[in-house]
Amino acid sequence: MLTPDTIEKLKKTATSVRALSMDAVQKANSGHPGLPLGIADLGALLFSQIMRHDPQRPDWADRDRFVLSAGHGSMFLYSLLHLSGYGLSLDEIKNFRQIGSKTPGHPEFGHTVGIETTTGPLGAGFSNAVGMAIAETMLAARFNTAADKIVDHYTYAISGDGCLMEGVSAEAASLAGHLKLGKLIVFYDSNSITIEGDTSIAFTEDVAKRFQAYGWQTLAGDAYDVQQVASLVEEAKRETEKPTLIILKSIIGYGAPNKAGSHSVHGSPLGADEVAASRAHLGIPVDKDFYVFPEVYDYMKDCAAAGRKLFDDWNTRFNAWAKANPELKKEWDLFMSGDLSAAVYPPVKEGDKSATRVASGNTIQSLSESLPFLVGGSADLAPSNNTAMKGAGDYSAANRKGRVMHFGVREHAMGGVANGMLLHGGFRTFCATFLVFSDYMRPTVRLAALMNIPQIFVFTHDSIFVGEDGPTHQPIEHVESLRLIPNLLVLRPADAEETSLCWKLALEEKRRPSCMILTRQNLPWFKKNTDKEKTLKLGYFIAKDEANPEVTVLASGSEVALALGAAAKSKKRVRVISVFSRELFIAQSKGDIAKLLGNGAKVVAAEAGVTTGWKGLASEVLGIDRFGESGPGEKVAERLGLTEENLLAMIER
Ligand SMILES: Cc1ncc(C[n+]2csc(CCOP(=O)(O)OP(=O)(O)O)c2C)c(N)n1
Ligand SMILES: [Mg+2]
Repeated sequence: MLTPDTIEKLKKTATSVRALSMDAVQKANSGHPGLPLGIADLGALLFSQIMRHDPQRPDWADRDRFVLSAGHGSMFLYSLLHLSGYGLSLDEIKNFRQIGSKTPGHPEFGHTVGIETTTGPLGAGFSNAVGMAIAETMLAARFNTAADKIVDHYTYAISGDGCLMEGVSAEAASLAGHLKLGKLIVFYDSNSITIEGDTSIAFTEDVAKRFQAYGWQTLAGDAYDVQQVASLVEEAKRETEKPTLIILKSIIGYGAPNKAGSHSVHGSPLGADEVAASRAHLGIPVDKDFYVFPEVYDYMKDCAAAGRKLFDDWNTRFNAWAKANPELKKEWDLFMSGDLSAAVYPPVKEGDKSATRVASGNTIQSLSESLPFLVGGSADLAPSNNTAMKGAGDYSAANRKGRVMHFGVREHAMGGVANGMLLHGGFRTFCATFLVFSDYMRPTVRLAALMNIPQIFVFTHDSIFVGEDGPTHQPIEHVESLRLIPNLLVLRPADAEETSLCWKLALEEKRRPSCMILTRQNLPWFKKNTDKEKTLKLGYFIAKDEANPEVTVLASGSEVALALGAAAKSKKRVRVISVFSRELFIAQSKGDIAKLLGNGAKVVAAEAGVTTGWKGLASEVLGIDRFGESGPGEKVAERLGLTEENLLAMIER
């Protein structure tokens, strides 16, 4: 039970969150006051009484995780980080939404201390939270002993109406219920308002029943009754088998006497008059900007001290655990550091003729045996994506030690969940589907790139050579469109050896996600005429060397073999370069690129996809600028002109 004194302090804290939020939005003349005003009480309760966190140790491995999935309410989070003592100054609050501030429009991971994930695209944070809760169970299963639970934390998230309308949260919730993530607690800020007005215009389902059907416990309460909310959290914790959705009836813009409850307060400043009226209404000194009740800072300091004690207690237990379990401690250090020095890659087989998806599968298998912290899986396509790790066990409610994820046919949530697992810490992760369905998970690829996290996306069946499944399944624009995402490595290896090397490149990345673009069909091994270690980082290998070429062919993936075939038949001196990463290739100096291209030689490019992106490098491009057709892969290639004959003609012209 909360004491009357604590309840009083919580109310003052909530009012301070409201004061900071409305003033920051007003000063920036931009932002979303509705959510912070609406659920400030929940924030005060969570950050001061419920969450196990130590603001001085934001990287504490066993801290509770908090995700504001409704990222537009960023001032809610910034106010609470400021009041809790995460080192976010009042000046930063006053600089809300300004260039270079620690308080950007939406919360950004890696930019502001205490932000666990980047949110803003609605529903994405929900899926991240599911991933974090999964990672917690995985670590707990590995490292907790009968004597001590060193991994034992909750994952909290706040979703609004928008998050719960988005499909990604439905996918993620379905998975979370199936996986019985009992330590996931999501609050639903149910204010029945979105941008266009009342949710009755578009969202009338029974959310509680829907979540019950997913296998969740659902609870409901009043967002302004902190005692009730605290009790609901206790009830949520008592349910260890099911995740819990706590539906809180709230009023958007609570405390703004003339605007509360209206969509006008969702995403616009209150205006000077309404700010003044709100202050008067809430008991905030009317002439004070960015006002925090002095006793709130004292209260939050006491809460931070309590958090520090929680950390110290945990740390004492952790040290005792480490002493009693030296082998486990060694493993813990390995998991937390992600040290790759033990990584084993499959040996190079000259003359190998496997598909790159098969080579990738062999590499994943070998890595899974040497790197116990590697986890991942597919959206129901493991047999096609070649991502199953034999002997690693399937992750499930019954087997939290399993490392093979079965994400189900849920690409969007898969990306978000995998990102959440990676953000949690303790694991390296990958997820997989057909390249053509990368569109279904593109927002998560973009967010991984934006967050600078080294997620690995495995995309197989990478071209019209998929064949009979036809144009719905034949990627055309996908490789190029992935290349448009900044800070993303798009890797399209041309043989088994390159595939393994690309995996090494992706794993060694620390601040950049990678996409592995892999073939369904077999590809022949080719000899790499370069210093492999060196040119791996430059995104290419020379497949056919020619000292003084008349023509240089740039190709990627399956078209390297095509280029080698054409070059062999040409009467000209032809150099062939496998450009498995165009981003890395073009990042070289102009001089180095010119030298590679043969200083004035004619340059031709070949890739089984849209030609747009190669035009800056090559004078002629053999590609496919239309949708494919159903038929055997080789026949489709012939029909679309992606042939050795046509490439040869380009070379000879
Ligand atoms: C994927 C996505 N689509 C659209 C938006 C734009 N958007 C931001 S907030 C919002 C409405 C959200 O309503 P709700 O979650 O109920 O938040 P509230 O208005 O209650 O604060 C929309 C459509 C977005 N951020 N993300
Ligand atoms: Mg709403």
